[in-house]
Amino acid sequence: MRVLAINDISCVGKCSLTVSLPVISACGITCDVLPTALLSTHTGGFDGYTFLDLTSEFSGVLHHWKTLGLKFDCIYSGYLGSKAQIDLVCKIKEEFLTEKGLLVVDPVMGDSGMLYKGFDDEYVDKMRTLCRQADYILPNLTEASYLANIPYPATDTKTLLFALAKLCPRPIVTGILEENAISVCYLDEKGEEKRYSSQNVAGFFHGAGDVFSSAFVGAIMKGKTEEKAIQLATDFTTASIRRTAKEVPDKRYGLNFEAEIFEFLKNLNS
Ligand code: PXL
Repeated sequence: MRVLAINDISCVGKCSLTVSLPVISACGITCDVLPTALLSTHTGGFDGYTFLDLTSEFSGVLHHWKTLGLKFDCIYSGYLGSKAQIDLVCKIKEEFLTEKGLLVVDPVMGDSGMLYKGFDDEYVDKMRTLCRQADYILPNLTEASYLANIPYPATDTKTLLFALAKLCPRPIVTGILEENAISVCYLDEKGEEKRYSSQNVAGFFHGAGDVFSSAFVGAIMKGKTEEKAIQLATDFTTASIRRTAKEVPDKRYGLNFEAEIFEFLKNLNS
């Protein structure tokens, strides 16, 4: 069982590959990586970060993998530095995903109603083309609103899910704030809206989306149903957030997910 995680390496400020690798590996799954960019830190809240686009390495890497006859049971994409990389992920799916393999797209583009630095409407449109190829998409509410072209915050989540389902039949939207709760919403097999909620912790927690998506990929690849994978990933992310709120003074450095990983694995394997 191999998962290919296509995401950036933010050297400091746990997110992207520095989250996906430990979480997916801990699930007992080989996590191969295709780094999209190398940054000194992630782009959220740090000034003066460095950014090296790695697109030019892709063709050589992919050519080498071809000679090895590699195929992946899951391709999981996250932060893609450019529209060209979105096209490349579509190509990688065609050439390297097994017949029954899954493409999971976390359309990392923004948060709190705004696109991250360097992203624009054209990028959003390009991301829609990748979502059309996916088995699951895991946008947060900001990304979901942009993808569905509904003003943020989309409050009618049923309409939002139906709009997203036109791109990908299995949309899972994270970070929906209710009074004291934060929810994930998705569609069940009958096409009805479902929610999984947990108590909200005030504040913004960098890397929470990556913890959720990586745990979801790990759980799905361990054979859990979509619903169970959502529950496991949510509980893990929420526990990590609660701990981080108490223990980590500067939230830019990401979640203390490491301290919650054993509990997550216990639940995953029970
Ligand atoms: O966690 C999302 C993310 C991933 N990668 C980079 C980011 C961000 C969010 O800010 O900047 C480089």
